[in-house]
Amino acid sequence: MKIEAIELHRIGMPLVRPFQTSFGVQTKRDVLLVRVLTASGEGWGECVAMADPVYSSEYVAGCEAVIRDYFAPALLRVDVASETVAPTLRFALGHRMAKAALETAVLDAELRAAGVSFAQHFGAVRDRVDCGVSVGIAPSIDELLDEVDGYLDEGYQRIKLKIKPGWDLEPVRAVRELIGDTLLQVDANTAYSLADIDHLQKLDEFDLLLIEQPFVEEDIAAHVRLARAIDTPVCLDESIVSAEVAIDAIERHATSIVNIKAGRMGGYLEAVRTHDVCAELGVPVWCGGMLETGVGRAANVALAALENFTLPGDTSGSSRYFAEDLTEPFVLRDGQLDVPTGPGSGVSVRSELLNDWALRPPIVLRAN
Ligand code: OSB
Ligand code: MG
Repeated sequence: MKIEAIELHRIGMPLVRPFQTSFGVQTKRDVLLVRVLTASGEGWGECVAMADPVYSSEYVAGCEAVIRDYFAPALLRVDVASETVAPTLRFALGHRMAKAALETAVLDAELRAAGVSFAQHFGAVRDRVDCGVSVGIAPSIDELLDEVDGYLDEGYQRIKLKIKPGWDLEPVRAVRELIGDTLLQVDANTAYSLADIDHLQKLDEFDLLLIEQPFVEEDIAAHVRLARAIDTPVCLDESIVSAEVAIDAIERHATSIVNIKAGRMGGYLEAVRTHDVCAELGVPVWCGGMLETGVGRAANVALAALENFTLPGDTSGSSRYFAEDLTEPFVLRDGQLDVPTGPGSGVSVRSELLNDWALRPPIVLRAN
């Protein structure tokens, strides 16, 4: 397949409520969307990088620059297929979220032309997925409980609380009391250090599904030490940048459950491989999220329909994030989302919104 043009769209979308984590507060998404144009049609990919390099080293303006200066020229020079995008871009280190957006757009174009859905292509085994919700650090315990209560009313099957030093045992205790035996887990986004192991051990009394990424991404050894010290399963997010790293972390007993995010690992093909190796090693996985629009959500929901995604994902309905989504909205029904069935991602970008929400005119890159 020859790519005729790569368009880079940048849009601003306010979040329905501020989302606070240990790495800061977000009130809006600054989204980079990649559109590839080919003779057989178009394809879309969403870049999940945040506006600032605070979750990982990538950030949206950096992704835009590396695509413009390195990745688009390389892809526009050759014939591509979804499986050749990663090898073609391997000359540049890292920048996995930027690479993932491009690979997803190529895959979407390919599958739309072939009439095959992401779910079919990935090997999905279900047509609906169980949904959880990720709840930010709140201004007070009362406000946290109000927010969690609202999500329970909407039918979410699992609550994930963002924690950090100073906001952990108390909110977790209060939420556990409120929600009874509903599934509960916590995410620290690297906010703790080895000195906190005794403190984190106190989370054991709350019967959590898991604790996600307490320590910095490079420090697998620290997670091994924590996993030995507590009963709550340790789950890595930021650390897992490839299937190989997942195998290593599992074999070292640093993680007994894995959060899969395609953007973090360079694309859905690597995400499916990671799902497969985790299944072989008997380790369950769940689908993480990066506050995606409908474009990224569609692909995540398809991924979450694979067999070894046995825990509810951070695949929430569109209304948890945005007053209006960029695509047809994802609506929760009985705590689940339908897996899209149309060709490619199965959703369409509402082009009038792309225009209304644009932060700058689209950048159009062509072979020269
Ligand atoms: O660590 O899982 C995370 C959002 C942005 C960056 C990192 C994370 C998150 C979330 C929200 O927890 C998940 C979602 O609902 O998309
Ligand atoms: Mg996380």
